[in-house]
Amino acid sequence: MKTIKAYVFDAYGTLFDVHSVIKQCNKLFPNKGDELSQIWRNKQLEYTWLRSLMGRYVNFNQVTKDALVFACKSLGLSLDFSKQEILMNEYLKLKDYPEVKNVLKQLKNNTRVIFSNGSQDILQPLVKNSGLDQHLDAILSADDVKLYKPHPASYTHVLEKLQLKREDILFISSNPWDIAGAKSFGFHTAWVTRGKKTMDELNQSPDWIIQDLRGLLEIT
Ligand code: LAC
Repeated sequence: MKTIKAYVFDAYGTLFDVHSVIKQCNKLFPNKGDELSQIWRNKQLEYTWLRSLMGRYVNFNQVTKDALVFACKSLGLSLDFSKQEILMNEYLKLKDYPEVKNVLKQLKNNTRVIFSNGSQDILQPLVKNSGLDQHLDAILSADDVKLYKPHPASYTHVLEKLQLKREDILFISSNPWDIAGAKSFGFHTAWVTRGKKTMDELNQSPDWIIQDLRGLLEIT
């Protein structure tokens, strides 16, 4: 890993648990939290891909709101403005996974950045609220290029911002499609499985497969 000049982390699902919204979802819609959170996340990702393909970009805050509206409608849940605000606010305080802070601290002699589809209006408060801002050198967003990952133009933005080459980057994500996009682009890739997912069939295999971020410390 001596050739790696920067560790570039996906945010949602990799550093932060998107399903930490379940508690609040259950408060507002008893016993519907798990299902609501799953549909909400899946639709959020789907809308990023569709909007890139359609050439109809809106930022991740809006996509997340639209996905929440869809998820509630699909479950027959009535989402008034105040419930929508309560749940959208949860996205500003998602839980970071237990090992994240400590691993980022141990990587302090390296460049450590986030590269996320998240827009800065929701990423900045999330990273600050978690305290991870103390252990990161930059927060980069696909919103700057108005094209979501896994579009190559989004990963190109990382190279331009960091003034590095593809082979200098180790990209870390729990999202198989994101790993496939980053690998296809030419980054080194570490897929953080967090014990649950199957790699997508996109003809792109991760360079490393780790259970959680502690696995990064074993990569030499
Ligand atoms: C991110 C979402 C897509 O880019 O996981 O952080």
